[in-house]
Amino acid sequence: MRILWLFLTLLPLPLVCSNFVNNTENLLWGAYRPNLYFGLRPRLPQSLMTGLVWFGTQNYQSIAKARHACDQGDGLDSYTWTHFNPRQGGVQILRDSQNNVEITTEFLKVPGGSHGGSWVARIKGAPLNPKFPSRISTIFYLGLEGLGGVDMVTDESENGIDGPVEFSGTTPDLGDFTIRIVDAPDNEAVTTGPHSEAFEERLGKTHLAGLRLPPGQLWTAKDHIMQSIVNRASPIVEKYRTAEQAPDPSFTLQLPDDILTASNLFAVQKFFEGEFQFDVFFESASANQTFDASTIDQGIAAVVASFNSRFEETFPIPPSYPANDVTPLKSFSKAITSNLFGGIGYFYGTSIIDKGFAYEWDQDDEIDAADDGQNGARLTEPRALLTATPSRSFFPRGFYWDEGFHLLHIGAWDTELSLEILKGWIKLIDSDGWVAREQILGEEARSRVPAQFQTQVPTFANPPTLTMAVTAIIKKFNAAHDGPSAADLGIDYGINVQMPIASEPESSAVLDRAAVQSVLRDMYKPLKRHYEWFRRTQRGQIKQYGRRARSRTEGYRWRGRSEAHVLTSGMDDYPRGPPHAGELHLDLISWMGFFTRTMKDFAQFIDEEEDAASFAEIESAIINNIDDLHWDEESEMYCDVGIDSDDESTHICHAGYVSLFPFMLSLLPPDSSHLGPILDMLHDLEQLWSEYGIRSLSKSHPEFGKGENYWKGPIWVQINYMVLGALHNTYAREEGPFQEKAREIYEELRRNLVNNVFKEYQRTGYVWEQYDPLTGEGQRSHPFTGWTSLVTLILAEIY
Ligand code: 6A9
Repeated sequence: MRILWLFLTLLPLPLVCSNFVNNTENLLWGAYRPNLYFGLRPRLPQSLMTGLVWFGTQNYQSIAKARHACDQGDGLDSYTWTHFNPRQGGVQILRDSQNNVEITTEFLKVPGGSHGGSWVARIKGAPLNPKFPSRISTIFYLGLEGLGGVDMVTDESENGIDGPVEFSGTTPDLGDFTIRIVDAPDNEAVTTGPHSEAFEERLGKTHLAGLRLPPGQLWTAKDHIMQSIVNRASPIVEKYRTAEQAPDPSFTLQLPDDILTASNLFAVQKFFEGEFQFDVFFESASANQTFDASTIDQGIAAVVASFNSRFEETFPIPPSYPANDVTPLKSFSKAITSNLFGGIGYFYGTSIIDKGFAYEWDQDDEIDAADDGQNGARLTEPRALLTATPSRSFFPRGFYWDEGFHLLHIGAWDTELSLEILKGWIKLIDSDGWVAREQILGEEARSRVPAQFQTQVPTFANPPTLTMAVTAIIKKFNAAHDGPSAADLGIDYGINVQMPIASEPESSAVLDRAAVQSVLRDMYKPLKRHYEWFRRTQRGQIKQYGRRARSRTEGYRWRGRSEAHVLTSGMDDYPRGPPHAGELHLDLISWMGFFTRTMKDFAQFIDEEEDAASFAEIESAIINNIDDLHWDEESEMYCDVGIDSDDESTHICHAGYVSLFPFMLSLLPPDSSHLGPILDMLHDLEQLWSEYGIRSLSKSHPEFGKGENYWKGPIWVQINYMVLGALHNTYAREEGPFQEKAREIYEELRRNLVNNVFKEYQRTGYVWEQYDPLTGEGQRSHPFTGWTSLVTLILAEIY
């Protein structure tokens, strides 16, 4: 058969590869479907996508539990990339004891040619417990959306195929390519274990389906593939009264070996018992390379070696760290970092926004968006985003304030990748300056979100963390240029191997100031528009407390809160006062102080002197008003401002994360007399202190552990990271009456937090969204390798 040309859409594809400080071409392909256990795609809106499905063939029930999208309900014992470099590839290990199999997925990117390079994937399996059989069927699928076509080159056969399966295809962006799926040379020989006799015949046979999905439906590939297996099996199996009487599932649960005309989805199924291995070679014709098993043998060895040495340079565990043996801690740190990197996804599609929605207490606001009659929930134009994700299983999509933390971590490893991701987020800032908190782009992303959470509202904010990434780059740049350069230090990131893996990203020490400035300058204007949107739309009324405030303007209130939740603050059910147009939120004014300070540093770096001066003024006005409006003498803590039933303003004080904000964001001067009581509360076992980290709400608070108990006590790693950063960079470093205390607390907190997250990882196989404030046990979503992965930065003391 020859290539079929499918013109599913005639829309031109936007150019995605951009001119950057240096090229980003080796970022075209990635494990950019992190919602899947193993899903590859290029960062192109419509193109080639792959996925992996597996199920046990030990019985007929297992097919209902076929594995594909990461799902806590699958009950995998663990799954994590152990090594992953976004420019080169990596290794992932998945443990599935319900099917007694450990699956390893290797992904190797091979640069070359003029279409973003080629890649090789290796999928291998072995019984977790060799004493018992491990019977698995794997399905590797590839599908194409958009312009171009793919077709199977290998001849079809009604009874399955022996030997490799080959496809060839072409798209405007990828050019011509071939895909070959090849068993390990001796898959039968490596297939060990007690086979059933009938099963022997099955070894080495590959079954196929070629299906035709309507445009935009490729993300549902698994459902169609499983349906075609069921369609074939049902008439056979129905003849038997019980599953026990039916033939061995490996004879019946097969793809139909039928390729429809104009197929755009191809599924390749294999049956194994015991160990197995097969490779998928994607060869871009323009690169003119032919791969075989040795390509990935050598390539992955090189990727792992290169990852390990770069990790030592970038995220070392200081020798002073108190641990008898740092080896397991180091593998853990590598795994969480790799999983953050392997969690980077590319998303494309429409989202839902409602320009007219407002809660009662927000209704007096001047409506920010032009009144263009666009009220009610509507679909937007499709948009693209390359972003890290908090949790591959539960929240596999972009979240605004999570991303600032992700970018700190990514940027410490690869400055230019963090800038590339940041650029994408900045592109989403609309003409008013708004960007949606949750990026639910396209139907696949939407399918994971209950309807009532899908709509985003253009007056709702979320903590402004994105500038963290910018200031981290500036800081890194300045440090590199003050100190010796990488070359002076004799660091050579290139490694000498046979395989053409992508070269390491440049260290920031060799980035040119003018080049960095020019990239940042492009981001400055939209970020400033975003900043101004915050100041305009989240402004609070300073009526009554205004008597005591030095600044008449700097007071802030989160829009879009409900009675029970302030989702916009990021700390959903943290206790607050009753909703009121006159309330003022401490965390938001602190975030605005932080945002202003980082914008000031940004303006300075790109020589926008006037702006820098005006940011400096606002910053000090904010710092003054934090004291004037929010410090409560009686309870000796910073508090929200609320309006009571007599219409009087009053402090709403809840000891916990909110009350720490001025300290946590280093807005308090180190000699502030308020620092003492804050540190006391922080270090008090009856309040915020635990052996496992800082609690979100004081143990002595009447609501501690109550209700939803999401932000009413549990320990969150990113907040602990901010506390550690404030201690390390400011209060333990700068002279002041509490410097010694800050130092002690820093050391103790760092140990507590690291030890607990690590201990829980060893105990459960996962890192978690949050940790129990009384026992330290991991809870809620897992794996949660978004900001919980900051433990790597905490170990390396990068704040
Ligand atoms: C609801 C559930 C199948 C909640 O990490 C992302 C965010 C944080 O930004 C936020 O601070 N998480 C924190 O309070 C997770 C939010 C998930 C909302 C999606 C749908 C799906 O149910």
